[in-house]
Amino acid sequence: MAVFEGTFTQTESLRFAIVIGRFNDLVVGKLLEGCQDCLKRHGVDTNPQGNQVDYFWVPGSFEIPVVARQAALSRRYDAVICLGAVIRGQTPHFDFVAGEVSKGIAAAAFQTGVPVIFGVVTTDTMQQALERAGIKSNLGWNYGMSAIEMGTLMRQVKGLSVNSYGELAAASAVQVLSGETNEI
Ligand code: INI
Repeated sequence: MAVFEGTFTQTESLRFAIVIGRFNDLVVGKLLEGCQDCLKRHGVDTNPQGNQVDYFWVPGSFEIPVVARQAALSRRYDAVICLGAVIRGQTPHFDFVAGEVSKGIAAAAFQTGVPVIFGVVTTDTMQQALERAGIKSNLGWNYGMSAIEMGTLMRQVKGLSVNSYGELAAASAVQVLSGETNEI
């Protein structure tokens, strides 16, 4: 039998969509910076004019799932990264938005088979959100790592087949990762 896990190398052929909710822009802008920094330092070209990362801006977190799902359906991306910030404040709006975005992102991944990274911070206060977006650490970096890990893992998982002895074979995944083919 075998062990499959994502890698953080050979990222040159990976493609990502980043879906970003503008609401709480101060926080979300920092999450995006952290995420881009992570991708760049792992060899991904994050330039919007390049061919590895596309950016989709939506008004708020509530709108993220519909775009994330459509991006995943396009089959253009190894992973879709969703970035947003839902801050409780004094309003019950928080619960509706936070509930829908988490359910929607999970559904987008499950329905399409494409990893959709849940990069939406949900906090009670702006202070807590800022702490997670760079004051203490920047979770955007972690979301970038998750996307690379899942993207490289899924290439292996999609390449799996069962040979005549009933054994799993990952030959095509190896070919894809080594850049020999884009076919999965
Ligand atoms: N959107 C967020 O991303 N974060 C929030 O904290 C938030 N709050 O609290 O209202 C929020 N609301 C906007 C929502 O996502 C939609 O854009 C809006 O309701 C229009 O559909």
